[in-house]
Amino acid sequence: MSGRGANSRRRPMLKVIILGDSGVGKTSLMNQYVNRKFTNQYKATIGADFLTKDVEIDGKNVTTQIWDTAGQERFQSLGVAFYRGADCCVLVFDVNNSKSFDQLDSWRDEFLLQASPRDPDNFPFVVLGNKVDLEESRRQVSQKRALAWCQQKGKIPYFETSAKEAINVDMAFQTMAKNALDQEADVEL
Ligand code: G3D
Ligand code: MG
Repeated sequence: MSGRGANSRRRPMLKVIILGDSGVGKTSLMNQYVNRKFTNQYKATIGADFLTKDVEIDGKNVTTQIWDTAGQERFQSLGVAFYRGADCCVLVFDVNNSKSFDQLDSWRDEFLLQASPRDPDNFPFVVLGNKVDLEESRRQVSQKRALAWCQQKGKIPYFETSAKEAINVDMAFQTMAKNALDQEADVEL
């Protein structure tokens, strides 16, 4: 189709966007996944629209391009470029903040509205319940409740994560990339 010859065979690129209320740990999760770091300093310096990380999934080399917000999520005004062409959407809430969990519905709706994916019912979402490193007594959203939501929305994978302690972060992003890749394969056939 492109006529650029065999050398132009690019490694597949997956565009991943991270959504969720301000403060739930989106930037920290991305930083942990891409740079294996948990720092506060990082937040102030991220001016880029996205970060990339090369990964291997099922023996295939894939570039994941992770789009994080720069704080505009407070106004739910992320712009078209942010959503355009997304292959996967990571919805994040804080397990210690039930309001951030209640907002998942509206983040999902907003995504489906703005990105208008071809097959909304089978679009690869992943849900992350973050900050599980904090004291159990602070928890406001049980695993059971989160799983029920994910099930109801169409078998969305759910992971309990900590960007701070690097719990489940790699696992979550690997699963997400794999599901997005499987979805791509379906479309190309
Ligand atoms: P956001 O990008 O969704 O707005 P940030 O969220 O990544 O900026 O994180 C918001 C605050 O939560 C930051 O603290 C950050 O350090 C903290 N945080 C993020 N992930 C975790 C986690 O897994 N565990 C714990 N304990 N804290 C986390 P500050 O104090 O800078 O506001
Ligand atoms: Mg952020």
